[in-house]
Amino acid sequence: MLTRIDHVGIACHDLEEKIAFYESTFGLIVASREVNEEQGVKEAMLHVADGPAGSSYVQLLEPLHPDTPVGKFLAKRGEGVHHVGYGVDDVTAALEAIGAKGVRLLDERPRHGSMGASIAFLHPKDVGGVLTELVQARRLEH
Ligand code: MC0
Repeated sequence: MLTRIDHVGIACHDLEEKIAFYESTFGLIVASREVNEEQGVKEAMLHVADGPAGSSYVQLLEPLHPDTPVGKFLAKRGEGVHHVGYGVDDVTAALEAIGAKGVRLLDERPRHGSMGASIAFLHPKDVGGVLTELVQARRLEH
């Protein structure tokens, strides 16, 4: 069901500062930057590698307001890994299969994610303390 690690989401206070750190320390390149009002974040995807099932990224996340998922996370735990995003071929089918196993779905239906993806989150308390995101990448036109 899971096809790859799509991205690791990292919460930070200052997006520009962290982008500069990942660029200068690891030589990563920014693939996209977006503001996602619905999710309450300003974020950047830095490309890590390409594999047979698609690409993987580091996602840097700065909250738009303190009262957002990432804002609350930063206040409680400080900067660090916020979630892991796994690639799936069909996020609706994956949600149905995972929900049937008793894992709480934070999204009953997919929402808009970075780079045109369809995404959905699973409750961290049901996944061993890890906020888990399912990512169906946007289909590229050929
Ligand atoms: C909260 N908890 C976490 C956590 N956030 N555990 C692991 N990883 C996280 N990121 C834990 C808290 O420590 C707490 O445990 C319990 O969950 C309840 O947390 P809370 O602080 O009271 O906050 P809630 O319940 O209001 O919300 C937590 C929840 C929420 C995970 C349900 O943040 C959520 O719905 N997240 C999904 C959406 C999201 O994160 N969006 C931002 C990224 P204790 O033991 O202290 O009770 S958007 C994104 O990434 C998009 C743009 C993309 O990838 O394309």
